[in-house]
Amino acid sequence: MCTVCGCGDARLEGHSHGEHGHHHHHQHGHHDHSHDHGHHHTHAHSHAHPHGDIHFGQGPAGVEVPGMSQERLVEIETGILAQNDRYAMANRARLAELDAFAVNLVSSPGSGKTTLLCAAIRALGQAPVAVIEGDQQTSNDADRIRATGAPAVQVNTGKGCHLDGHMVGHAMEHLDLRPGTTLFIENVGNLVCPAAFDLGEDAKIAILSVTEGEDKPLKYPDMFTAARLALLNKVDLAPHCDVDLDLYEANLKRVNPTIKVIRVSARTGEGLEQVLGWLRSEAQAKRRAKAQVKAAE
Ligand SMILES: Nc1nc2c(ncn2[C@@H]2O[C@H](COP(=O)(O)OP(=O)(O)OP(=O)(O)O)[C@@H](O)[C@H]2O)c(=O)[nH]1
Ligand SMILES: [Mg+2]
Repeated sequence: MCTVCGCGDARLEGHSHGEHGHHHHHQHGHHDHSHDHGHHHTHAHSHAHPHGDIHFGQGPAGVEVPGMSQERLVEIETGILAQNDRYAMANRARLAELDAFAVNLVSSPGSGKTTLLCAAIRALGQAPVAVIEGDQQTSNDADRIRATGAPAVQVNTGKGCHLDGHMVGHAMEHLDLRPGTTLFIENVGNLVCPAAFDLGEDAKIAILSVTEGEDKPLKYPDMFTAARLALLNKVDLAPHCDVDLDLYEANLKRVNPTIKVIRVSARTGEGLEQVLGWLRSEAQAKRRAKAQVKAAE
């Protein structure tokens, strides 16, 4: 949990208490920071850590906040996520009415989300699209999207580090969403918090650029577990960067065996047609599923 914005952790959803044994009732506020981590009494830090490594987040809340019990953290985060889910559900219903298909682009800052979006929008031609841009500050990205001719709304999150269902619902009201629209939601560049927040999208797409390091899926597993598609971007730079593209893919599959991976370059357009094909077939599958439900009624 971020103490700044109070964001939650998706793992808390449906969490059953009792998985973590004695770690449960540890209250970090009662923790004596002067102790030696190598000693023997039992508390949340007492599990095996070779080299003195410290693992926070092993209690039921998945995080530790000084002065707050795990129980209180679970209560706060569950409340925040339940509220978010209500907004996300309303967004999803609105999108379904419109036969729209929405993707939530998540990644670290600078992986190429906006550049990819601009390229995708240009390639989509006359197909109806709309964009919601999430950034802490500035309207730079929405301006870049609007320069392609596509409608875009910028959401500035201020101190917040992710978009939430409420923000996206508001932004949707400011967009003239045509039937059959593909709605692209570019989340705030952050590999941790956006993973936990449902926006009502049909799928999360994680973007990972080849300069970031092959180990990123292992270090930030929540994001890559939550995504259905991973775009390995900036492959045009791969020859200059001493990177192993197969290892990127293997690590993505290690944290999420069902994730689809497409190698792309927003610069050269490599892989873009495959991405558009994925979007088309997913949108079609959604429409087909809706028609089946209707026919069964
Ligand atoms: N060589 C190369 N550069 C790229 C590619 N895609 C994006 N870039 C560059 O990477 C930088 C960041 O791109 P953005 O599209 O702004 O990245 P972003 O993920 O939207 O960044 P934030 O919104 O700030 O998180 C820019 O200088 C882009 O020109 C690519 O495929 N190849
Ligand atoms: Mg951007």
